Amino acid sequence: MTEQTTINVLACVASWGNHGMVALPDKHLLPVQYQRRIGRPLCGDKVDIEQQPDHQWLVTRIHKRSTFFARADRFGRQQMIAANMNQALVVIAPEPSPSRDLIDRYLCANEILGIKTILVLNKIDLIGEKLSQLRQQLTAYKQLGYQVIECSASSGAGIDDLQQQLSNQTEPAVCSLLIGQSGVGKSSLLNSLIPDLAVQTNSLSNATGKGKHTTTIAHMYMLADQNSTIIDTPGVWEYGLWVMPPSELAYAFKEFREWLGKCRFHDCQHSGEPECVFQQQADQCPDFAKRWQCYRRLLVEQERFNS
Ligand SMILES: Nc1nc2c(ncn2[C@@H]2O[C@H](COP(=O)(O)OP(=O)(O)OP(=O)(O)O)[C@@H](O)[C@H]2O)c(=O)[nH]1
Ligand SMILES: [Mg+2]
Ligand SMILES: [Zn+2]
Repeated sequence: MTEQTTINVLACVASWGNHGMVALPDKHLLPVQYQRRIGRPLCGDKVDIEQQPDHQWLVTRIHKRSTFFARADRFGRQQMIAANMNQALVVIAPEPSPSRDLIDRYLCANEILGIKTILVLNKIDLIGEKLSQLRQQLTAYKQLGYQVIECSASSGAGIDDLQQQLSNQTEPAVCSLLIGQSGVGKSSLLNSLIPDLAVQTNSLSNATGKGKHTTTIAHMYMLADQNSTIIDTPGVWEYGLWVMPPSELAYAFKEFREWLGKCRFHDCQHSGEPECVFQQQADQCPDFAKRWQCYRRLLVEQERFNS
């Protein structure tokens, strides 16, 4: 009988179909196979692997996830994208410009999943009206306590600031997740952060001004210092939140929390009920009103999934 060696790997760096690639503790990469019984690891998963008699390496255990990032599939079910990140960098840019809803949706998801969010405004070299508007919008998010970093993968401006957020000077190592619309420059930022990497990037479509879905699977990369890692993900055109109870959705908006339970009806969903405190808040504060509108649009979307 062959003696089997189990290796506890650093992380799964990419995962597709029934196989993937893992990084060993010495950072070397190794192709691995999955077995149906164990399931398919996510990018970022810690796994155990064992060498088979045919010399292939098989994933034999997926360790418990500390966090995961997800989106809705087309039925409104939660679909996990990557695991074990400490923070998510939501990348936005003047081209393609985000809707307010998109930013709010990402922030909601991360609040619910317990992932710290940093808003990264890329392409600040594209000076113009759109950039000014975005900066204006972002002041509201800064007031809510979200950190905003401005940078340009093209000019290199702000890349040092970004780099500083990606690694701890002390243990434990940080894992960051890049998310955002297709074409905002996630992979370009990665190329700026890790010289010699040469991840594929692509121009925006001339016809639509949107990105071309250049990155197709989540992929983890090692940063040069401190064992920290970063996961690049495929960009989206729209980001959908999975179906959740209305109370959970309301809690995902940070500034709503202090008002929860204070409406006339204890089961108030804050969507036009009498004596809802959200109405008073919205009348007094335009930024609250905008986020409340987004919440109400999300409620309607959730009901559509449920019906
Ligand atoms: N002007 C300018 N263009 C940039 C900047 N960063 C990226 N781009 C350009 O934006 C386009 C899209 O960049 P990508 O890095 O492929 O975008 P992505 O977010 O990875 O896109 P997906 O993989 O489809 O999600 C490319 O043409 C880049 O050269 C920037 O800071 N300034
Ligand atoms: Mg990309
Ligand atoms: Zn209410």
